[in-house]
Amino acid sequence: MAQAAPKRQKTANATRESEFFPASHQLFVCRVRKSRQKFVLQVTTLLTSFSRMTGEWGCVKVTRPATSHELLAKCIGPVVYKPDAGASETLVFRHYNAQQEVMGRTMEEWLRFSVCYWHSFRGVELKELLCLPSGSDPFGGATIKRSWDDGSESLDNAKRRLRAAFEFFTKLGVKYWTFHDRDVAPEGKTLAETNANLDEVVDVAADLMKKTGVKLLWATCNMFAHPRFMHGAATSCDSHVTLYAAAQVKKGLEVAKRLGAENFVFWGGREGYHSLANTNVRAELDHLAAFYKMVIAYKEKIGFKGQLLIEPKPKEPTRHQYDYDAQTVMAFLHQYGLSKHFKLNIEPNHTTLAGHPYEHDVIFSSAYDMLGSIDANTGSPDLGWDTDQFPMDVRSCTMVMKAVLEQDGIAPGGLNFDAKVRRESTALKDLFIAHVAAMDTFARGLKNAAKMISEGVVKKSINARYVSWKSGVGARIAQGEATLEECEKAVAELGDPHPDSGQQEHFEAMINHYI
Ligand code: XUL
Ligand code: CO
Repeated sequence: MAQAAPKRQKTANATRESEFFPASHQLFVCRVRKSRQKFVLQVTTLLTSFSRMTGEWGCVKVTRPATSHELLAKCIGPVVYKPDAGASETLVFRHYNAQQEVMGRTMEEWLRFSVCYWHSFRGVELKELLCLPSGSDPFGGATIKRSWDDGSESLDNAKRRLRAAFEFFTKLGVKYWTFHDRDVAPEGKTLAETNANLDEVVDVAADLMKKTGVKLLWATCNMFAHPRFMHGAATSCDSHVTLYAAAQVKKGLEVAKRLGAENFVFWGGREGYHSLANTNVRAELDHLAAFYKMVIAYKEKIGFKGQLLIEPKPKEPTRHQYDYDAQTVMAFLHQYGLSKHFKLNIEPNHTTLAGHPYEHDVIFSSAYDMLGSIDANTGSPDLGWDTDQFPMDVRSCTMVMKAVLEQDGIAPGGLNFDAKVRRESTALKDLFIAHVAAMDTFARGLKNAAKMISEGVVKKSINARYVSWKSGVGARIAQGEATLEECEKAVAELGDPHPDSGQQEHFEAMINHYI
């Protein structure tokens, strides 16, 4: 059922909007406060002239000081479902219809979309401590400016940024968000000061979450950006660093509990090595396991109910990351007796970096009931690094959603857009379009996968390939009952095997039928 398109809000509250103005535009803010009428006139004139200058992009393609939060409020209303939209209408959902039922659940329930704070409201991967949503890369500075962000590490800026983010989540219709502790609040001079900063911003977050109904899919601790973590956090050669990391995670779990986080993620960006010449790998992995045991103990002590997740990645920033891929992480958890406390947060861009096909880690973790959540993004596999692009490939998203449907959902995890708009996509509208298009791609993937599963043709054909395991000695091997002698005897009776065609092209063509 198509949702009725909500009417655009005509005017937002000028006083509230003024909170989003950067310090450098205080003059403008004062004028707003003094004269609401004049303000409305100014904005209207600006919108008209920018619309004229830039056509359909007019609402957001503006430069300072005209650009401001009110453009977010006024120009981009709640994104609506419009299945018959034309090719250039990229700010509407053509496939994602939140309340539409697919295989017994609503799209919203299956997909559990989440916006990540660090890419969309901070900077590029927190590679620096101070990072704006800037588009900076190792070869050049900021290309992207957001009007609500004055570039400072002040608490005021942190709170203003958070309010803008919640407005974004709401307009997009996304019910979850994710953040690192250091995304939302600035570091202080001591851990105590940092924690106090975090508490102050978390108060605002709690309030915004309550008002908007947007929930926390997961929180995580940034234990990779600060220079103290250069050798790692839990796997640092310096135990002082590890105990600092432990103290940071203690606070992170408390904050997660307070905000009702449904999961808590560990991405060990610097838990790895650059050189085997100076590294005791066994000691570092033992320390990592010991660290997780402290986490489990504290989680249980405070009664945090969220699911713990580990996010594999093979490299970057370290040359080799210990959580290389899904199978490596599952083996690590098994080795140290931690399997029942964790699941995996799979990011397909990391999967392809590990040299696997896009859906490989999703399928492997799901096969062992260890798929907990997904950082829904994509890379450019022709490159050797993590580009964190928005997922736009229908085939890839179909295969991921097939795995999600087959394991009966991803909750309490979700599809978190750990993705950033390109450095060249500088307009605020691009941030909306990126999310809308990615949501639509996953919605298409969901519908495709549901059709594939309900028709059952692919599954039937896969099962047919394994039919010899259902009876005879094959079944006895599968059940762990057969012996080598028995197999030898069976070969004497059956003769040489003559396996059937794998029919790869037939399977690929069948899958294409659903894309
Ligand atoms: C890094 C990455 C992180 C984690 C959270 O490549 O994916 O943003 O998702 O720390
Ligand atoms: Co990620």
